[in-house]
Amino acid sequence: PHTGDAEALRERALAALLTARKRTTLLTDSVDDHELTAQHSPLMSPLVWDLAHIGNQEELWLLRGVAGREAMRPEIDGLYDAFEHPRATRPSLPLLAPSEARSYASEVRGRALDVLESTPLDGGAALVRSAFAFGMIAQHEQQHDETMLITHQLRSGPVALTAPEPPRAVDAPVLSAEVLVPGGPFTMGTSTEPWALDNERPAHRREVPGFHIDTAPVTCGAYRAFIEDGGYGERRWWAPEGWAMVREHALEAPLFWHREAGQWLRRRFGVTEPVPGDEPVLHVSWYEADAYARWAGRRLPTEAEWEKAARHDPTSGRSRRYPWGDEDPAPVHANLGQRHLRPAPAGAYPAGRAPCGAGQLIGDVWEWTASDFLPYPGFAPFPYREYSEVFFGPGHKVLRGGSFAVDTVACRGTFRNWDLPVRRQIFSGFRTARDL
Ligand code: AVJ
Ligand code: FE
Repeated sequence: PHTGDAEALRERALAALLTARKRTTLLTDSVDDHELTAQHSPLMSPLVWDLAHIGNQEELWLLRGVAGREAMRPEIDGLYDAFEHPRATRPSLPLLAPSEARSYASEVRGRALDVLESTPLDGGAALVRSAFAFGMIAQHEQQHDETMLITHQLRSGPVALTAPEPPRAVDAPVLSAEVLVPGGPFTMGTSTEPWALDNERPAHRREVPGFHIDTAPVTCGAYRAFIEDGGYGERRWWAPEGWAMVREHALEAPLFWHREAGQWLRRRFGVTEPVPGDEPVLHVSWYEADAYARWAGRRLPTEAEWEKAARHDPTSGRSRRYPWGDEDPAPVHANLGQRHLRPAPAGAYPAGRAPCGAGQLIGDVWEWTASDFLPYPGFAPFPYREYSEVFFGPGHKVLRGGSFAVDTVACRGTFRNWDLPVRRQIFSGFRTARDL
């Protein structure tokens, strides 16, 4: 790249690192030390583990991996290796105390900024590679910030986080329930997005038959109709493993919902409130999304259908970076970045709609797709196998689009998330589709 491009890469990396650390600080300074080290749920790490893990990955990938620096504290590497210790056991490890974790993460960051500052501007391919490493570090930190926000949602105790309300849905009543995406090929994935992770690559053509897809994610009100029609009690709507989960845990509603005096309430970041009918449903597993879709006479969209609805521009024949075009996300386009602590009502963000007319594909709620997490043709693991490759297979389902808790740096039309089909503490919702 030219010196000007290189300077822009550096600026962008610096801004992304600062944004991520500001959010990490908010999430870890808004509760006391006792709460930082406590286990709020066996599903999650103590917050202080995420904090030191963020620093440790940055040390491993960037300081040691890219800059060739010597290890700062090699004895702690094992503690913060996500593959070595499952989340439930992390509280019993000899973890760094909150003050140590903070100073370790900030010392690593100080050195990382030195590396960024001293990266030669005429580095060509080496510069692009190290810029990617910085982008990956910022995305990694933001992903753990989302994980920490999930821990905040699971904790009990006084309210620690607040945020303004998201925008209202101006024209929701006039939206049609679904839109048509005509059949034909489109370009899926990317070979050009500079900070795209290995699993988003390479760009390739996919043939997708025509289909209809919901204009907006399925709302709490629509989902309530499924509950009230006895959906959790009827085996015929459920995949066998989903039915087993419903029976074993006596499920009858999304996570964090409960019924009181004939009304559905939910707990959201420490506040109990009526379930809002017009808001996309949140905290449902893949099995619940799949069962709802079957009850509604529909199905989940495949990952390719989701991406075609989100990116395909029938006028130019090319795939956009985002539903609204190639511009980076702005607040008018999508509910991202933890600016709000909830999804916006279905029908919000008219400026963010895709050419097919579907809205809120980016932001608000992660959307379960019908698809297993699999490599694209031509996939190459990068920078190492443990990032994506070890998770490929039928055990993990793909989620698309990002939630209100996802930062713009970790969200693109091509971005792929994955999780187990039983997961419901994540910020997951869905929309449905049907064949022509
Ligand atoms: C892509 C969200 C499934 O949180 O396990 C964080 C991201 N990878 N540290 C996860 C990730 C390594 C990952 N997900
Ligand atoms: Fe991690």
